[in-house]
Amino acid sequence: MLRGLAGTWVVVGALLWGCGLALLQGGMLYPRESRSRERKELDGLWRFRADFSQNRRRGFEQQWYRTPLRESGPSLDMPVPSSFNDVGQDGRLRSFVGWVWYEREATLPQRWTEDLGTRVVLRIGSAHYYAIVWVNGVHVAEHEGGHLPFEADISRLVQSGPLSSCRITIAINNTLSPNTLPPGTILYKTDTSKYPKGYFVQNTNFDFFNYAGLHRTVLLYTTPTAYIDDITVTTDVDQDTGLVNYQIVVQGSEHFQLEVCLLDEEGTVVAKGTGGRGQLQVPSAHLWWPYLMHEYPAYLYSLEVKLTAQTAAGFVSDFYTLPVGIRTVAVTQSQFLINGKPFYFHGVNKHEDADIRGKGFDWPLLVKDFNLLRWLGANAFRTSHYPYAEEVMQLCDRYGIVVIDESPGVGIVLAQSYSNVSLQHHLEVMEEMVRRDKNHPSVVMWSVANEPASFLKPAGYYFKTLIAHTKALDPSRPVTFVTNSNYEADLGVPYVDVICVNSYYSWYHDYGHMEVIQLQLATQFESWYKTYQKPIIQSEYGAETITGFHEDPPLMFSEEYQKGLLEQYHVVLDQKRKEYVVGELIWNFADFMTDQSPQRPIGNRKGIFTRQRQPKSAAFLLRERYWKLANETKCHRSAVKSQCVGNSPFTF
Ligand code: BDP
Repeated sequence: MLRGLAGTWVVVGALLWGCGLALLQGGMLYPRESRSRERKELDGLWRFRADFSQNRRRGFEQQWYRTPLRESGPSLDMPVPSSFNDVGQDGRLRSFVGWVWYEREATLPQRWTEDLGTRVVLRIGSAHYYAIVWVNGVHVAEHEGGHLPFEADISRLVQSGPLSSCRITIAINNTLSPNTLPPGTILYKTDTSKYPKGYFVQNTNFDFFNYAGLHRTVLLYTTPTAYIDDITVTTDVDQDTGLVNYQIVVQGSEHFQLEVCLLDEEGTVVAKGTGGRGQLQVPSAHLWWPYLMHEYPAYLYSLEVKLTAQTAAGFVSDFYTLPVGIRTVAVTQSQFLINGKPFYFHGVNKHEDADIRGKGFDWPLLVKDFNLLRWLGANAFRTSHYPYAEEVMQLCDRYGIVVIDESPGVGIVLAQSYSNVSLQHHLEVMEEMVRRDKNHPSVVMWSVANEPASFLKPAGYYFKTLIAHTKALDPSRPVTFVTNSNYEADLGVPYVDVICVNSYYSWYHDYGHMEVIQLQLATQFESWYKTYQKPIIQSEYGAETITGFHEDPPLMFSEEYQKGLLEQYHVVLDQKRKEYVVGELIWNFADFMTDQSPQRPIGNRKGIFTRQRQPKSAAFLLRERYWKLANETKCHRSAVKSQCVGNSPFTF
């Protein structure tokens, strides 16, 4: 971390980029169509079988990947993308732990199988949790971790003979262990007077349902055999000139030329460059501003990259276009700055969660959620508690919704989960996450974990290493983790740039006593700030509320109680945001599914919207507040010279 003259955490240039990516091979650019690239989505119905055998290994013993699944036993229709848990009528499938098998045939265009200058890639957006992939019975990929994409180059397989289709088999295991992210444990119940032989349950230390399956798009895409493998962009601003630093990785040829071209939203070329790295200068740049902070938020340029490469078969070209937002991020002792202006996060925590599809990606739901966010006047969210689909991040870029991008490091509470094995995996997950999301202007901070037991002895080394590694991967963004530990005991917070604190006063403590919130919250903020002099975000607060329950005077679980609790928090937030509090994120945007427990009446009900996205009373309260906050912090449009203005109302 560098600190500038005024104690400002400054953005360092692109030159450090790439140094930290020690373990990962290759890039993970979002598969976009272009003049040289095609894509074929494999969404729809797949064949599916859960392996209910005692050891869950029958599929491997009988090699279900060798022949079509229908030949080795009965199968179900399973939609992709979707979690498998809630689509059926079989309660055993809902709570299934172990291996499930997906399969589908893909018909391939003739050119893909005959043109040896074409590279065919299979890409899986998310398979929760551990996945093994075969194509025509041949093992092509394995991946650990349920929230990030992985790929396999299957060109050789599909181009090895006369072939018009290929059979894709994916085995997925949702079992969590102390070394997975998130961690979990399998508990064997051996008392045969109470449980049948071999009985076990999956225990987790996080509060959302462990949905599993193929949660995001599975697709095939092509590139030429010499191709643009990765692009890294960082941006800076000098006076009113936007600086776009780029670095491009090419695979498949050592003799190539690169041309880059930056276009504005009207399609006019504003800067050009050549070579694998460089800096483009954009005079009078339109900056990428957050929603409601500026009259024209979320300005996106397009970086067109053209590769011309020499291969054994002659010259080939590859084209890739990356959206680019020019903006800066910095942190001082008491402020979070975007484009040099104080930014106050007023937003939500979310989940990927919905009826029936579970964590399955769904466009209508996504668009509805963004419409609700904009209606609410929310300018930010945290991807609690795992990286969301890439399409979500793209919409954040387009609408100016600022993101704290969180890893699946949730529920790290066991000593075993601080082992070297766990740490090593966590470092790799951060590499995958930064590799995937590094170019999104909406992402302004990485969160490496949520509510770990950061008071345990090994937590100091663990978070020091994890945060240092994340900063080495991406020196352009601050790093945090979200704590609920005591400020005196927390061993990880010394390493964060911004302190993110969760607290549930008058909910999990002193329940029913809203009168203590103000005192307790003020003490919380003052203790953290006095100890660390770093900006603070109230990263969670909220109350369980069953829509339609009304009690006045307010009682817990009623809509009135949720509103009342929020109002008490807001009194203190309004005082402290004048000093060093830089944000407030409600828990939660919408009700969501959890494991069954006596405290969870069909899921967690702390949403300000129901799971079906209907508003509770608190949503109207927050809407009023967020629009008021937005009006206090908006800036005029005139590129970087813009100044924040006062309270004058303006609409978007
Ligand atoms: C917080 C967790 C969040 C839970 C929330 C709650 O970060 O995942 O859902 O509590 O209990 O501690 O509602």
